[in-house]
Amino acid sequence: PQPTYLSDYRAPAYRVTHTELTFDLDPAATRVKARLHLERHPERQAGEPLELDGEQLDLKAIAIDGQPLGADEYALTERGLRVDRVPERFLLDTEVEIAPEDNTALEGLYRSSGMFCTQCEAEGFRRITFYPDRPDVMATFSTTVIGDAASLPVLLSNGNPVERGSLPGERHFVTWEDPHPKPSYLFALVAGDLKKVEDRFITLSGREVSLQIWVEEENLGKTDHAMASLKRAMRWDEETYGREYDLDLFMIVAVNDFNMGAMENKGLNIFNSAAVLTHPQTATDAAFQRVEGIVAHEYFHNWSGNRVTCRDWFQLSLKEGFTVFRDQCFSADTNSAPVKRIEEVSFFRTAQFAEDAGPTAHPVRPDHYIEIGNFYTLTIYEKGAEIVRMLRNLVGWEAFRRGADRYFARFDGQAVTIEDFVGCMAEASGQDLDQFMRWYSQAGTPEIDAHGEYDYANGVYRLVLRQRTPATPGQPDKQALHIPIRLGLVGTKTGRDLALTLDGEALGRDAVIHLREDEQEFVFTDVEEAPVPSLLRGFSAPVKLHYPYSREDLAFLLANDSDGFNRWDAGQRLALLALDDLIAAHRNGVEKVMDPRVVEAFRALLDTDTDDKAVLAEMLTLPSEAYIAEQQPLVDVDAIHAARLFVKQSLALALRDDFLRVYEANRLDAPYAPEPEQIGARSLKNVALSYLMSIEDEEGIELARRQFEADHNMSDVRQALTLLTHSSRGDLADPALRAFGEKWAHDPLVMDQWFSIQVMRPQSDALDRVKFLMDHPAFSLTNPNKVRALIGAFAQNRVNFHRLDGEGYKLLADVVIELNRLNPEIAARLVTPLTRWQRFDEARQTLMKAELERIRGEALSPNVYEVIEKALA
Ligand code: B3K
Ligand code: ZN
Repeated sequence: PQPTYLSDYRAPAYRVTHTELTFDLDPAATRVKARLHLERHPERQAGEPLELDGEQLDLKAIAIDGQPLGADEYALTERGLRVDRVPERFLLDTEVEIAPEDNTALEGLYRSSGMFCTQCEAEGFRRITFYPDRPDVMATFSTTVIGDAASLPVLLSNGNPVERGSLPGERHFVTWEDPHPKPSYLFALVAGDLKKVEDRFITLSGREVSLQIWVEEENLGKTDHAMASLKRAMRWDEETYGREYDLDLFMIVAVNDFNMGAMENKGLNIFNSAAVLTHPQTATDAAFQRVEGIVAHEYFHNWSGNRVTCRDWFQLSLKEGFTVFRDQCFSADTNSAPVKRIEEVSFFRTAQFAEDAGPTAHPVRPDHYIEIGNFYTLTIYEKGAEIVRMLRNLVGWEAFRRGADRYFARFDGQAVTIEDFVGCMAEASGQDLDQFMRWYSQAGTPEIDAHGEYDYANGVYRLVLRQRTPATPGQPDKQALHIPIRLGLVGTKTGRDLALTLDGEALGRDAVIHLREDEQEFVFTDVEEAPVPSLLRGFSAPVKLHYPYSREDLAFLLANDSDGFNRWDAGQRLALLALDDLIAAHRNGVEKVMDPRVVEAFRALLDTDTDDKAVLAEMLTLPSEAYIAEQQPLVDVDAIHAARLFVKQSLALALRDDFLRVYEANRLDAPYAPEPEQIGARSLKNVALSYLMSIEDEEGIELARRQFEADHNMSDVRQALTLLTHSSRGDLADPALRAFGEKWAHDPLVMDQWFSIQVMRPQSDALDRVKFLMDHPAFSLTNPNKVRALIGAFAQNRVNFHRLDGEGYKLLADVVIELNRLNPEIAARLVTPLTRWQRFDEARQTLMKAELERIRGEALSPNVYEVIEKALA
């Protein structure tokens, strides 16, 4: 496979103004007729050949302006279809046959639980018909769907239904028209035996929009939360960005087999059922929040992505980074904002930092790719969102909003670039954002070394910041970035933020300084007392910040910092310092001793009377094994596991009564509601329970048992089941797992949780359980949710996946090899943990590389090929 380069971009030779499609649905042989209204692109020469993309299509007929083409007038090529001589403006008619039932890649038109559905982003439309399948070709669509009336009573596509009727042979049809020009990746079709839940929304300008969620009949009771989230998101986008919905109908469909979370097809969003269905008995608080976020995300794409789309796939973050930022702000507004930020950053620093440090590191705007399907990454999405957040903070919300208005107005109906977006922000704010653009082209996580000194005699605080970005594949040398650093100086006497005066300018008590050079010194004057600096407040830039904090400094910030995010981060840093010692002790076979300062800091936390219980729960949560691993030069999975468990148990032993008290104080009898206050109390209670269970405290065990049996809501049940399953006592794990598995055998989304919980257990039988469960009737290798729940989850089980006999690696490689044939996109994602071999000891490196080599020996899809080649480069 050959790479595609950003620098090779050219406008398409021909554009499509209108697309007419007719689908005659059949599982084995669907016929697709396409009539494309084509014309030469004004920027391109006359007389160029017409080249269309097409994969796995069986061409049955082709005509131009009604004249069938002879065999010598067109050619089927590796890419698709070429016609050498075409007029300036013409109609192209084609008819192809495709086989949805054989489509296990879940790209293009495929079958899922008896229904037909599509996934076209990024390049799936070319598996439906011959087409210029690129985002800068935007056309209006008119789509007729024909299907069996009895088995496919519902026939959906983008836009509005304009005609329907019966056909001979017990068939029927519906014709849909989408008046908004769109690229082919936003096309969608759904046909099946579905039921709908309906609601309505009145837009700001008073138009009525019909809202429909389509599901299988048994899921009719699981759509309330998605519907409520959709309405909140529609209102939020009107109030926050002035963006109104633009069709009379907005549909969401839940599909069981789906590669990603969801897809923003115009007027017809298709969702992985896991990203839309909820019920208090089947979905956790986290799942409720995820659904709200994804529903909003896909809805927001209607403007950031659909009305204004990407010129080419290198600009993917233009729509994804911006839309993630929009959904993050929406969720922060509807939930507890500080805890939202803590969750985002804690995930980001674990997963995106690891990606940025690994062999598949790439800039937020890559300059080449082999398979674009491999670039739906944490870097494009989450780092892209962090860049947009920095922009918002740099120019301020008002200028940012003006810039966004300008962007939507100027580029409506167009396919544009990241420069177009940032350009609007520069114009609206009058700021120079040239250096800032490097964030888009430079891969890798910048590291900042900070050093501060207080001059008592003169009341001066000097802060020196040095930045460097490590080399990443293909980018050995990096340039200095423009890094906004929000900070405060916390007075050690008063515990209050001190007034900041920089170069004679008063900046208030919480300010942003701009690091633009490799090294810069900031001199604060009139600093009344010795401070501890609180740096990078709110995670104001996606960087690693090193400052030689003492444990006393960190305990002080944990108690006093006015920035909630940095208070949490101080606690994490403090725990990490203690963990470092314990990891070393474990490796050296020395007795482990708990740092009393951590115990005291936690005791103080447990004594605080806060109304943000969700934040307190986060503060009481130790850094994950994965995050601890990120901080180590070389990952020692066993030492990390042992050290973390030791800290947890030491805290539980020392603070047992406090944890019990917190547990009791946060029990809820009220009916379940996914609301911030309840969610906060539940998280706090369940964190307390996890400490008690870490020492297998008798009272704790009893509480977990009762919580499991009370069956009040899935958050509580899942936490109890997890703790019972992860305990060392088989008499606790097995009965609970059995009861749960029998009760929920009929519900695939709950069975996914049941799979994950068992294969995440730290006991050494986890691998055997994976093998055993792969034969379970509820498991299927062709369902991505199942693969993620069982195999993906096991690969996060650090001690067991990284077993020294290499059996964990071997199992993953076996599955990747099988999925490479069935579903390359999922295979390429699943292999990720093996590609991080550089981080481990030599024995594990050898084992991991051997599995990568074994995969390389197969006939590989472009997806897996690209990842493996990078991993072994
Ligand atoms: N835009 C889709 C991504 C689908 C990509 C599949 N290869 C989901 C989203 O970001 O909203
Ligand atoms: Zn998106």
